[in-house]
Amino acid sequence: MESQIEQPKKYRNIVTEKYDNVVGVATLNRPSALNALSSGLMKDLLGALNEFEEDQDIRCVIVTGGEKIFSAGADIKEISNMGSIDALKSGNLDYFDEIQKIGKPIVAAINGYCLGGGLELAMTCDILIAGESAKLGQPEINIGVMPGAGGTQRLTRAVGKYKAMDLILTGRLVSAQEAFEIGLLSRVVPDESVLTEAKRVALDIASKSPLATKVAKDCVTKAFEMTLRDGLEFERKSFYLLLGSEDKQEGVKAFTEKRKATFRGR
Ligand code: DAK
Repeated sequence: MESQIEQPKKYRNIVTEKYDNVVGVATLNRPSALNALSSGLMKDLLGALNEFEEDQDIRCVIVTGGEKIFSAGADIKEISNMGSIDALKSGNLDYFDEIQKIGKPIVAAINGYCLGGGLELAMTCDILIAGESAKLGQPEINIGVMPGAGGTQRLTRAVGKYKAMDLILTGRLVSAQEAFEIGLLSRVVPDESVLTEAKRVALDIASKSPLATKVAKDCVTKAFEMTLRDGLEFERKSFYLLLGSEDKQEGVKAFTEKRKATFRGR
């Protein structure tokens, strides 16, 4: 049950770990810069998430910044001299699109500051769990820019126009409780329980059919991209698809036999 540390040398800015063999944990690891999202860190993170995606044993992923801070956002020092064309060529913001393409469910475990690009990263995840003293916000306006890694779109879809405008135009930070109340967090727990709770949720998800979790994630994600009519059609087809799976046979059989199902992702 205990975690088994695997720290491939190739990742300088994150630590990866497998928990109970079925949960992949990626921990942002630039404490001296408050986990600011340098291009190196984003590259490492995407690499690790893609490895978790390929690993057949892993069924759910956790992204965290550890016990003190999730992330203070884009690396302000790295972007300080970056002009429009440099930014366009760098493709740094494309990492967020790539992370959104990961099919396995991702739980964000948030302690401390979760700001700017850090919040945008959290919003590419599927379930957001934060400690009660976490602070979240899009403070880009304070340095003369605006969210550029999905904040204006994902935040607005999560909390609605007027709350999003409030956060994005003033740059004010909100407490975990307020973030929960406006629909920006899935759960708020005591600070010291964030990772434990994230692991509990991830293990729970890992016990389900990986086909069903992948397809369900895809359907919910599509709810932000499709009309209601198209989304319902997509959902129905996805549901029919799962009806043909071995996992569905096993789930139904286990239910009638009053035992726990063992899903194999087939
Ligand atoms: N980037 C780089 N370093 C950072 C950083 C960041 N975002 N945030 C903090 N640090 C560094 C500090 O410089 C400091 O380093 P040293 O001076 O010790 O070398 C160290 O981390 C500790 O920070 P503080 O001393 O400030 O710590 P405090 O506890 O006092 O304050 C804080 C914590 C999170 C309230 C504060 O650090 C802060 O306000 N940080 C900035 C938060 C923020 O504004 N984040 C949003 C960033 S904007 C783009 C253009 C713009 C963007 C993206 C792309 N392109 C051109 C492509 C903008 C996106 C954003 O996310």
